[in-house]
Amino acid sequence: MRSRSWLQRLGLMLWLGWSLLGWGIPTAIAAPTPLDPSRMPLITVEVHLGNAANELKFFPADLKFVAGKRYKLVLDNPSQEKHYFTAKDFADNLWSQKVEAGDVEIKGAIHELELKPGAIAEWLFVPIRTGTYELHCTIPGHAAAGMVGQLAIVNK
Ligand SMILES: [Cu+2]
Repeated sequence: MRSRSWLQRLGLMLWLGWSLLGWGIPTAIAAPTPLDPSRMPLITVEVHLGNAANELKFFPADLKFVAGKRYKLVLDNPSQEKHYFTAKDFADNLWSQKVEAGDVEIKGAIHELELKPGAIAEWLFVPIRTGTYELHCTIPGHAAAGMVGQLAIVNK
């Protein structure tokens, strides 16, 4: 009896794999790649724009993010007036996945968010380039009164 060629053996193995073990090329192609940043674990950070006593501050005002990690920055406004979270240089040095607010999801680059009293927004991003970037509220008088902060992107 003639032994099977390696090609026949391979063919039989693949046939057995596909038919009995449930292998499939489509499954292999659809498998998530570890490099997809939108699938990385999320680190949640909260920042309040003002407070119930209407102090003109960010709470906290100084934040540190590690480059390459994925963050969910939860912004809320517990005060009675509207505020801005304006961080243009910070935004230029990260990859912005999306902002979610209410029933709306905004994808792509974001530099500034306005939050009306009681509003909440979630910003998902991955910091890229290290540095210390300034944060302020653009409502006239608020930055001068202390509504400023620092957003640092660090290596570790
Ligand atoms: Cu403000």
